[in-house]
Amino acid sequence: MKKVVISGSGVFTPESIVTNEELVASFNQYVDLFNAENAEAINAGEVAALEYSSCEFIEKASGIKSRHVLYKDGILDPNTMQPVFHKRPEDQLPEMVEMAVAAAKEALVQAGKTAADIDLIICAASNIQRPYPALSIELQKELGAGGYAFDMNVACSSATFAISNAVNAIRGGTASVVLVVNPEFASPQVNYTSRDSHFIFGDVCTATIIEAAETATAENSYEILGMKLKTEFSNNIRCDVSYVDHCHPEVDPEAPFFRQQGRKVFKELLPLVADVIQGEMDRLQIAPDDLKRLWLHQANINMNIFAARKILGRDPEAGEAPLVLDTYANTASAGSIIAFHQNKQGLVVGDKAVLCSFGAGYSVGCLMLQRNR
Ligand code: CO8
Repeated sequence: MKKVVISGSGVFTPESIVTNEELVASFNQYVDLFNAENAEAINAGEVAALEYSSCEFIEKASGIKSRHVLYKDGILDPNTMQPVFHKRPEDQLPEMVEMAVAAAKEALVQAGKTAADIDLIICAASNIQRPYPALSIELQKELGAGGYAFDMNVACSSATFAISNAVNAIRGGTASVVLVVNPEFASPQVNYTSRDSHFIFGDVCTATIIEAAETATAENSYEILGMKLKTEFSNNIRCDVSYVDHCHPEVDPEAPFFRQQGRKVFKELLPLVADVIQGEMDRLQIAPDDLKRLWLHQANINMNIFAARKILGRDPEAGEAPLVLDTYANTASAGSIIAFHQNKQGLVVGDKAVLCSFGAGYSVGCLMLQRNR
């Protein structure tokens, strides 16, 4: 079977930062306004009073300290509680494509490739800003790439599932150099008035270049030794926004937003993740001590520590299972790729590592990697 490698990666990080302190201050102002406006109904027991959020809770429960967002305006205004930005005209790149251009350029430089070398682009993210024409095709035009392009979505596992599609396209002969981009523009889907979820997400875009080992000229590349994808249906992480919404006589105010049963997700996903990674380690005869890095999905610090402990059979040492969620928050499918991008340099040729995403669906995408050069 053809050896396939990740030969470059890139990350675009929006400049604006929202700290927990800022987020909690505006949320608590919103709570005061809501409770004052609804005092009568609250006293009559008709409406539940809202409770304050807290920085201590957020950091302890999730590990998140701050997040990057594309549009800070509105998020911190207790009378707005959402990002506010103008719809761009057709002749201007939409945000997701703009982010993807920046991340792709970094990945191309790292891989020592130009856009002309790319013959497949996959735009894989938890939300696709418009159904068609595909964002990836607009990106293809903007970069000046050839071949073909398509968009796909497997929520938090979009990046790993897309990389496996890239590997299959290369092995199947329909592409030779693939660009995968993951523009996670999550902030518009966050319900900033929900205490349970207002702190969870940030915006970012990651990119990877996947190609046959024989064409790779990058200084470093990472062979994809194995891939295991798994899905199991669950309603515990949902978003219901859809093109059919305007046909429904009933309006669901929650429909545009991300929502989850966080505890259930935590309990149900962890065993699935451990099973998938362990299964792939057994198949490839990789012992826990052979794994030099665990680039895991970045949703929750406690979940990552649990997963790492289960896989390694001991507590992970500093840097073994790198965390980026303290400054990026949960960036859906981009999280494990940011961890990879920022922490891959410490490996030496021959070192093995796992890159694994998990999230809505449920879905788990596990890639076993080995530094190739
Ligand atoms: N401040 C203070 N207290 C709070 C807050 C808050 N902000 N929120 C909740 N509490 C309270 C609760 O009311 C509860 O109080 P009580 O005990 O009195 O009932 C208490 O704190 C504990 O609440 P939880 O049980 O909800 O808290 P947890 O310890 O479970 O932590 C987490 C909540 C952090 C959400 C945690 O459950 C978690 O991270 N779970 C894993 C979730 C996960 O991995 N999800 C993956 C989702 S990502 C994904 O799939 C991508 C989807 C697509 C992306 C969409 C882009 C927008």
